[in-house]
Amino acid sequence: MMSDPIPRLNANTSYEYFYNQFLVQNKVCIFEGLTHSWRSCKEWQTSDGKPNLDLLSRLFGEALVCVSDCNAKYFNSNPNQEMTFNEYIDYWKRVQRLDHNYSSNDLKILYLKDWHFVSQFPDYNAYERPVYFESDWVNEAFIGHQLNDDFRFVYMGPKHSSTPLHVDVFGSFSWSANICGTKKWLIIPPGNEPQIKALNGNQMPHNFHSITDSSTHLRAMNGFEVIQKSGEIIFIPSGYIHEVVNTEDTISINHNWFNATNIHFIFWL
Ligand SMILES: O=C(O)CCC(=O)C(=O)O
Ligand SMILES: [Fe+2]
Repeated sequence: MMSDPIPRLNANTSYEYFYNQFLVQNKVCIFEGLTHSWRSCKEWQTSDGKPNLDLLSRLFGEALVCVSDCNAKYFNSNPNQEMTFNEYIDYWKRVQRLDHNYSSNDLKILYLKDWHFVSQFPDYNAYERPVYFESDWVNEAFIGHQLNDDFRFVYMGPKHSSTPLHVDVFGSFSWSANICGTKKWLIIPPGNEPQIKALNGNQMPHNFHSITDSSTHLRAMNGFEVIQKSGEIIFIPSGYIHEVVNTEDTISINHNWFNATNIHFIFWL
Protein backbone atom coordinates (compact mmCIF):
# COMPACT_ATOMS: atom_id res chain seq x y z
CA MET A 1 0.00 0.00 0.00
CA MET A 2 1.10 3.58 -0.60
CA SER A 3 2.19 5.57 2.42
CA ASP A 4 -0.55 7.51 4.13
CA PRO A 5 0.14 11.25 3.80
CA ILE A 6 -3.00 12.37 5.59
CA PRO A 7 -2.69 14.88 8.45
CA ARG A 8 -4.30 13.70 11.70
CA LEU A 9 -6.08 16.44 13.71
CA ASN A 10 -7.89 16.26 17.05
CA ALA A 11 -10.08 18.22 19.46
CA ASN A 12 -7.18 20.61 20.16
CA THR A 13 -7.22 21.82 16.55
CA SER A 14 -8.67 25.33 16.30
CA TYR A 15 -11.52 26.00 13.90
CA GLU A 16 -9.41 28.74 12.24
CA TYR A 17 -6.60 26.28 11.55
CA PHE A 18 -8.94 23.71 10.02
CA TYR A 19 -10.71 26.46 8.05
CA ASN A 20 -7.53 27.92 6.56
CA GLN A 21 -5.56 24.73 6.00
CA PHE A 22 -8.26 22.30 4.92
CA LEU A 23 -11.56 23.97 3.97
CA VAL A 24 -9.99 26.87 2.07
CA GLN A 25 -7.18 24.75 0.60
CA ASN A 26 -9.53 21.86 -0.18
CA LYS A 27 -7.26 19.23 1.43
CA VAL A 28 -8.08 15.83 2.98
CA CYS A 29 -7.55 15.27 6.73
CA ILE A 30 -8.65 12.92 9.50
CA PHE A 31 -9.89 13.89 12.97
CA GLU A 32 -9.28 11.56 15.90
CA GLY A 33 -11.05 11.56 19.24
CA LEU A 34 -14.20 13.56 18.45
CA THR A 35 -16.75 10.76 18.71
CA HIS A 36 -16.26 9.23 22.21
CA SER A 37 -19.28 10.95 23.73
CA TRP A 38 -21.70 10.13 20.90
CA ARG A 39 -24.66 7.96 21.79
CA SER A 40 -24.10 5.90 18.63
CA CYS A 41 -20.51 5.12 19.73
CA LYS A 42 -21.71 3.97 23.12
CA GLU A 43 -24.77 2.00 22.01
CA TRP A 44 -24.29 0.78 18.44
CA GLN A 45 -21.20 -1.33 19.08
CA THR A 46 -20.44 -4.19 21.46
CA SER A 47 -17.49 -4.08 23.86
CA ASP A 48 -15.32 -5.79 21.19
CA GLY A 49 -16.05 -3.09 18.61
CA LYS A 50 -18.52 -5.05 16.46
CA PRO A 51 -21.90 -3.62 15.40
CA ASN A 52 -24.49 -4.41 18.08
CA LEU A 53 -26.96 -5.94 15.64
CA ASP A 54 -29.46 -7.09 18.27
CA LEU A 55 -29.76 -3.67 19.86
CA LEU A 56 -29.93 -1.91 16.48
CA SER A 57 -32.74 -4.17 15.36
CA ARG A 58 -34.66 -3.62 18.60
CA LEU A 59 -34.33 0.16 18.24
CA PHE A 60 -34.90 0.65 14.51
CA GLY A 61 -36.18 -2.69 13.17
CA GLU A 62 -39.39 -1.38 11.61
CA ALA A 63 -37.69 1.34 9.54
CA LEU A 64 -37.66 1.02 5.75
CA VAL A 65 -34.13 1.23 4.37
CA CYS A 66 -32.53 1.23 0.94
CA VAL A 67 -29.84 -1.37 0.32
CA SER A 68 -27.30 -1.58 -2.54
CA ASP A 69 -26.05 -4.77 -4.13
CA CYS A 70 -22.29 -4.11 -4.22
CA ASN A 71 -21.42 -6.70 -6.86
CA ALA A 72 -23.98 -5.65 -9.44
CA LYS A 73 -23.68 -2.58 -11.66
CA TYR A 74 -26.43 -0.11 -12.46
CA PHE A 75 -25.03 2.66 -14.67
CA ASN A 76 -22.19 4.12 -12.57
CA SER A 77 -23.65 2.90 -9.28
CA ASN A 78 -25.20 -0.27 -7.76
CA PRO A 79 -28.84 -1.41 -7.98
CA ASN A 80 -30.93 -0.72 -4.86
CA GLN A 81 -33.73 -2.50 -3.10
CA GLU A 82 -35.98 -1.53 -0.20
CA MET A 83 -36.41 -3.70 2.89
CA THR A 84 -37.08 -3.30 6.59
CA PHE A 85 -34.07 -2.72 8.80
CA ASN A 86 -34.91 -6.04 10.54
CA GLU A 87 -34.64 -7.88 7.23
CA TYR A 88 -31.26 -6.26 6.64
CA ILE A 89 -30.01 -7.27 10.11
CA ASP A 90 -31.15 -10.87 9.48
CA TYR A 91 -29.15 -10.84 6.23
CA TRP A 92 -26.09 -9.43 8.06
CA LYS A 93 -26.27 -12.16 10.72
CA ARG A 94 -26.36 -14.82 7.96
CA VAL A 95 -23.20 -13.29 6.48
CA GLN A 96 -21.50 -13.33 9.88
CA ARG A 97 -22.46 -17.00 10.46
CA LEU A 98 -20.85 -17.88 7.13
CA ASP A 99 -17.80 -15.87 8.21
CA HIS A 100 -18.17 -13.48 5.25
CA ASN A 101 -17.59 -16.36 2.88
CA TYR A 102 -19.60 -14.99 -0.05
CA SER A 103 -18.08 -17.14 -2.76
CA SER A 104 -19.27 -20.50 -1.49
CA ASN A 105 -22.94 -19.50 -1.42
CA ASP A 106 -25.44 -17.23 -3.08
CA LEU A 107 -25.21 -14.40 -0.60
CA LYS A 108 -24.88 -10.98 -2.15
CA ILE A 109 -22.88 -8.18 -0.55
CA LEU A 110 -25.63 -5.81 0.54
CA TYR A 111 -24.79 -2.32 1.82
CA LEU A 112 -27.27 -0.09 3.67
CA LYS A 113 -26.48 3.37 2.28
CA ASP A 114 -27.77 6.91 2.37
CA TRP A 115 -30.11 6.20 5.28
CA HIS A 116 -31.68 9.55 6.27
CA PHE A 117 -31.41 8.44 9.85
CA VAL A 118 -31.78 11.81 11.62
CA SER A 119 -34.92 12.62 9.64
CA GLN A 120 -36.43 9.23 10.52
CA PHE A 121 -35.36 9.28 14.19
CA PRO A 122 -35.10 12.98 15.11
CA ASP A 123 -35.25 12.36 18.86
CA TYR A 124 -32.60 9.69 19.11
CA ASN A 125 -29.56 12.08 19.07
CA ALA A 126 -27.10 9.54 17.68
CA TYR A 127 -24.27 12.10 17.37
CA GLU A 128 -23.38 15.78 17.50
CA ARG A 129 -22.04 17.48 14.41
CA PRO A 130 -18.44 18.52 15.22
CA VAL A 131 -17.86 22.26 15.33
CA TYR A 132 -15.45 22.03 12.36
CA PHE A 133 -18.35 21.06 10.09
CA GLU A 134 -20.96 23.44 11.45
CA SER A 135 -20.96 26.12 8.77
CA ASP A 136 -23.30 24.20 6.52
CA TRP A 137 -25.43 26.02 3.98
CA VAL A 138 -26.86 22.84 2.47
CA ASN A 139 -28.52 21.42 5.51
CA GLU A 140 -29.56 24.86 6.78
CA ALA A 141 -31.32 25.46 3.47
CA PHE A 142 -32.92 22.05 3.17
CA ILE A 143 -33.91 20.88 6.63
CA GLY A 144 -37.41 21.90 7.65
CA HIS A 145 -37.94 23.90 4.47
CA GLN A 146 -40.06 23.21 1.47
CA LEU A 147 -37.38 21.05 -0.15
CA ASN A 148 -37.83 18.56 2.67
CA ASP A 149 -34.57 16.72 2.07
CA ASP A 150 -31.25 16.53 3.81
CA PHE A 151 -27.73 15.22 3.29
CA ARG A 152 -27.22 13.52 6.65
CA PHE A 153 -26.74 9.79 6.32
CA VAL A 154 -25.96 6.55 8.13
CA TYR A 155 -24.13 3.77 6.25
CA MET A 156 -23.72 0.23 7.53
CA GLY A 157 -22.50 -2.98 6.00
CA PRO A 158 -20.50 -6.16 6.40
CA LYS A 159 -16.84 -6.58 5.56
CA HIS A 160 -16.28 -6.20 1.76
CA SER A 161 -19.25 -3.87 1.27
CA SER A 162 -18.12 -0.96 -0.90
CA THR A 163 -18.96 2.27 -2.69
CA PRO A 164 -17.79 2.61 -6.31
CA LEU A 165 -15.65 5.44 -7.68
CA HIS A 166 -17.52 8.77 -7.56
CA VAL A 167 -17.43 12.49 -6.77
CA ASP A 168 -19.85 13.68 -4.09
CA VAL A 169 -23.22 15.18 -4.89
CA PHE A 170 -23.10 18.73 -6.39
CA GLY A 171 -19.33 18.92 -5.71
CA SER A 172 -20.01 19.20 -1.96
CA PHE A 173 -17.62 18.49 0.93
CA SER A 174 -18.25 15.39 2.99
CA TRP A 175 -17.28 14.21 6.43
CA SER A 176 -17.61 10.58 7.40
CA ALA A 177 -17.24 9.19 10.94
CA ASN A 178 -16.62 5.52 11.67
CA ILE A 179 -18.72 4.45 14.64
CA CYS A 180 -17.18 0.98 14.44
CA GLY A 181 -15.15 -0.89 11.85
CA THR A 182 -12.56 0.19 9.28
CA LYS A 183 -12.72 1.67 5.79
CA LYS A 184 -10.10 1.71 3.07
CA TRP A 185 -10.40 4.85 0.94
CA LEU A 186 -8.83 5.38 -2.46
CA ILE A 187 -8.70 9.13 -3.12
CA ILE A 188 -7.70 11.10 -6.22
CA PRO A 189 -7.48 14.92 -6.33
CA PRO A 190 -9.98 16.86 -8.50
CA GLY A 191 -9.28 17.41 -12.16
CA ASN A 192 -7.99 13.90 -12.91
CA GLU A 193 -11.19 12.64 -14.56
CA PRO A 194 -9.78 12.87 -18.13
CA GLN A 195 -6.68 10.85 -17.15
CA ILE A 196 -8.82 8.24 -15.39
CA LYS A 197 -11.18 7.92 -18.34
CA ALA A 198 -8.23 7.58 -20.73
CA LEU A 199 -7.17 4.46 -18.81
CA ASN A 200 -10.58 2.86 -19.25
CA GLY A 201 -11.84 3.24 -22.82
CA ASN A 202 -12.85 6.86 -22.23
CA GLN A 203 -15.28 6.06 -19.39
CA MET A 204 -15.03 6.48 -15.63
CA PRO A 205 -14.34 2.96 -14.26
CA HIS A 206 -16.69 1.51 -11.68
CA ASN A 207 -13.71 0.72 -9.56
CA PHE A 208 -10.19 2.16 -9.84
CA HIS A 209 -8.58 -1.06 -8.58
CA SER A 210 -9.88 -2.88 -11.65
CA ILE A 211 -7.58 -0.81 -13.90
CA THR A 212 -4.32 -2.48 -14.93
CA ASP A 213 -1.34 -1.10 -12.96
CA SER A 214 -3.72 0.92 -10.80
CA SER A 215 -1.10 1.73 -8.11
CA THR A 216 1.29 3.23 -10.66
CA HIS A 217 -1.50 5.35 -12.13
CA LEU A 218 -2.70 6.34 -8.69
CA ARG A 219 0.75 7.67 -7.79
CA ALA A 220 1.02 9.56 -11.09
CA MET A 221 -2.21 11.43 -10.22
CA ASN A 222 -1.10 12.17 -6.65
CA GLY A 223 -3.81 9.81 -5.48
CA PHE A 224 -3.44 7.70 -2.34
CA GLU A 225 -5.05 5.09 -0.13
CA VAL A 226 -5.87 5.68 3.50
CA ILE A 227 -7.21 3.43 6.25
CA GLN A 228 -9.85 5.06 8.44
CA LYS A 229 -10.23 3.35 11.80
CA SER A 230 -13.07 3.20 14.28
CA GLY A 231 -13.65 6.59 15.93
CA GLU A 232 -11.94 8.57 13.14
CA ILE A 233 -13.65 11.18 10.95
CA ILE A 234 -12.35 11.76 7.44
CA PHE A 235 -12.87 15.08 5.64
CA ILE A 236 -13.29 14.69 1.86
CA PRO A 237 -12.98 18.07 0.14
CA SER A 238 -14.89 19.19 -2.95
CA GLY A 239 -14.39 17.38 -6.22
CA TYR A 240 -12.15 14.58 -4.89
CA ILE A 241 -12.74 11.30 -6.71
CA HIS A 242 -12.99 8.40 -4.27
CA GLU A 243 -14.00 4.79 -3.70
CA VAL A 244 -14.43 3.03 -0.37
CA VAL A 245 -14.27 -0.56 0.91
CA ASN A 246 -15.31 -1.61 4.40
CA THR A 247 -12.51 -3.92 5.52
CA GLU A 248 -14.52 -4.96 8.61
CA ASP A 249 -18.20 -4.86 9.54
CA THR A 250 -18.65 -1.09 9.69
CA ILE A 251 -21.12 1.62 10.68
CA SER A 252 -20.52 5.22 9.65
CA ILE A 253 -22.28 8.56 9.73
CA ASN A 254 -21.73 11.13 7.02
CA HIS A 255 -22.89 14.55 5.91
CA ASN A 256 -22.47 16.39 2.62
CA TRP A 257 -22.26 20.13 2.86
CA PHE A 258 -20.96 23.38 1.45
CA ASN A 259 -20.31 26.91 2.63
CA ALA A 260 -18.40 30.02 1.55
CA THR A 261 -15.16 28.09 1.09
CA ASN A 262 -16.39 25.69 -1.58
CA ILE A 263 -19.41 27.42 -3.10
CA HIS A 264 -17.38 27.97 -6.29
CA PHE A 265 -17.15 24.18 -6.72
CA ILE A 266 -20.87 23.63 -6.46
CA PHE A 267 -22.94 22.81 -9.50
CA TRP A 268 -26.70 22.41 -9.34
CA LEU A 269 -28.39 19.89 -11.57
O1 LIG B 1 -18.52 4.96 3.23
C1 LIG B 1 -18.83 4.79 2.06
O2 LIG B 1 -19.10 3.67 1.59
C2 LIG B 1 -18.90 5.95 1.12
C3 LIG B 1 -18.82 7.28 1.79
C4 LIG B 1 -18.59 8.42 0.86
O3 LIG B 1 -18.46 8.26 -0.33
C5 LIG B 1 -18.50 9.79 1.41
O4 LIG B 1 -18.61 9.98 2.65
O5 LIG B 1 -18.31 10.72 0.62
FE1 LIG C 1 -18.49 10.11 -1.39
